[in-house]
Amino acid sequence: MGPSNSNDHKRTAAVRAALELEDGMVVGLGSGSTAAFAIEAIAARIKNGLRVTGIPTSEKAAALARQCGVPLTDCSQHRHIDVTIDGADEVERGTLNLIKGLGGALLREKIVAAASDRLVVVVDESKLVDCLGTRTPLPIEIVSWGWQTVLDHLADAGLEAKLRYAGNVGVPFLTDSGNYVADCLTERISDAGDLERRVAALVGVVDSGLFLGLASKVIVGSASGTTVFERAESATP
Ligand code: A5P
Repeated sequence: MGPSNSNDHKRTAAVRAALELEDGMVVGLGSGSTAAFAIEAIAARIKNGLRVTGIPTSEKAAALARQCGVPLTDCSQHRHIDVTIDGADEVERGTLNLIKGLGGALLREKIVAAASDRLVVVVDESKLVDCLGTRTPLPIEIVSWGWQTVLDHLADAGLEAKLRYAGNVGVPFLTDSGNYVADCLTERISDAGDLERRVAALVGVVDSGLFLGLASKVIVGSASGTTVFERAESATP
């Protein structure tokens, strides 16, 4: 599948997700290329009369929303978010657990997702996996000070961690919150809950790209349209 097909499928999922919004909602605006299509689809609905306010999960999402005319607010004004539409790097079939953060916005994305009644995830088919950890590295946001020792702690926890750099200039990638990102190679993650707890306990770790039990719905765009997966209420992370 070429990049243009992939973009078409991402857009298909995003447009479908934007239909979930209703007047008066506070909406979390995700980050990444698929979430950007969702912001554009929300803007199109606003032009047709929908009244919603967005909380962006990154400076890039905020800039796009402003450019498209989506009114913005923030967590200080709205502790409660009705629905967030965001992308993902991996979606585990069955559990709908996610890996996120290849775009570097995982911390704000998780704060917004955790404050949301519903997290609607939009992806193309390439993101679906049978087990987390099989398609992408696991991004982990870490503090910048003493990052080398944090990478050692991650290695002790069995994760082969590499600091993320910004382009080819030898400068560490900086998140919107001023942190670094360690991209960790993992085996298949058979017990994501255990890994999440072990990683969260390490000094210097801010948060991981494991989003467990957060997605309520996943909309997958493909050549044949969209497929919607809903998380069973009883599903555990
Ligand atoms: C951003 O930090 C990520 O979590 C994105 O949601 C994720 O990387 C998906 O991005 P694409 O939609 O561009 O693949």
